[in-house]
Amino acid sequence: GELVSEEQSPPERQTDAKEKMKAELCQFKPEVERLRILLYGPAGSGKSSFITSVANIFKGQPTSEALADAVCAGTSFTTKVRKSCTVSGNSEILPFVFNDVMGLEGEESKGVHPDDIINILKGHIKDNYEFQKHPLGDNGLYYNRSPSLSDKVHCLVCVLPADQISFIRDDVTKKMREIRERASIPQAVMVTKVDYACPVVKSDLSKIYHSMTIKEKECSNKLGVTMNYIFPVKNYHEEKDVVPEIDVLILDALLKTVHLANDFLNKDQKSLH
Ligand SMILES: Nc1nc2c(ncn2[C@@H]2O[C@H](COP(=O)(O)OP(=O)(O)OP(=O)(O)O)[C@@H](O)[C@H]2O)c(=O)[nH]1
Ligand SMILES: [Mg+2]
Repeated sequence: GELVSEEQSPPERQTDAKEKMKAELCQFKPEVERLRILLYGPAGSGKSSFITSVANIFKGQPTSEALADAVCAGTSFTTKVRKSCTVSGNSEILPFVFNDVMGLEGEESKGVHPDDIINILKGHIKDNYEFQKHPLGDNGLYYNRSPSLSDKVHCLVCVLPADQISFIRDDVTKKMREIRERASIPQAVMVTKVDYACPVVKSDLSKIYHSMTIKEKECSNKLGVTMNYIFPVKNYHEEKDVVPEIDVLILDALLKTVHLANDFLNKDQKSLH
């Protein structure tokens, strides 16, 4: 990664960085009302947990229950539907929205079909659509014939668990490659569960960027991803309290993803006019 830091930052520095990134995200004004980010990847890789973690970060103080009205899924396994999850900050809805889907292998090695993912990217599949054995055709209740710019996905994010990258099933790897190749929008990778991958990182999250160079190689072998957009994260999982180091990793990844999505829209819009 670009952020090679092996020193442990003092807690105040983490908290400062966190508040700065939170503020930047809250104030960000994208080309569309909300940038749409689709998370896909193997089952159990931490897609829903990532969304929940982001919502946790913006929930603010414990007094404000209504602040985060937006977590669409808990940490339980996502069922076969496509869902939009908006995240709220202190007073406003944040300028991004996630699409959450079930894992690629799903039940009995069926899972989400790459055609369905591509249709979601183009804005053709509505919320709460339940994935079937066969991909959705171009009609029916859940097919959006004329998607607006905000129905479309602006950044595609592959979520891979650090401890499992080498063990991803071939059928899932094949699907991931197909999706990557067919998508014509910016793409990033979140490498989750970094705490499982390495005991040093588990005890000190600031060591992550060092350990990540190895993981990045594994990722790019699997997917053919450019190194700039692979982000290591640790999701909230059993922590009861706020952990600034977790927040900083997630916010850094999110901020870069949001910029990536918006830069693409900027260029896309300009070429249309
Ligand atoms: N230790 C650790 N556990 C995690 C992390 N992220 C997710 N988990 C755990 O991994 C399990 C699966 O996480 P989910 O968020 O449900 O994964 P998913 O990708 O949404 O799974 P599907 O919806 O089934 O495709 C849960 O038990 C999470 O608590 C992480 O960064 N570290
Ligand atoms: Mg899920």
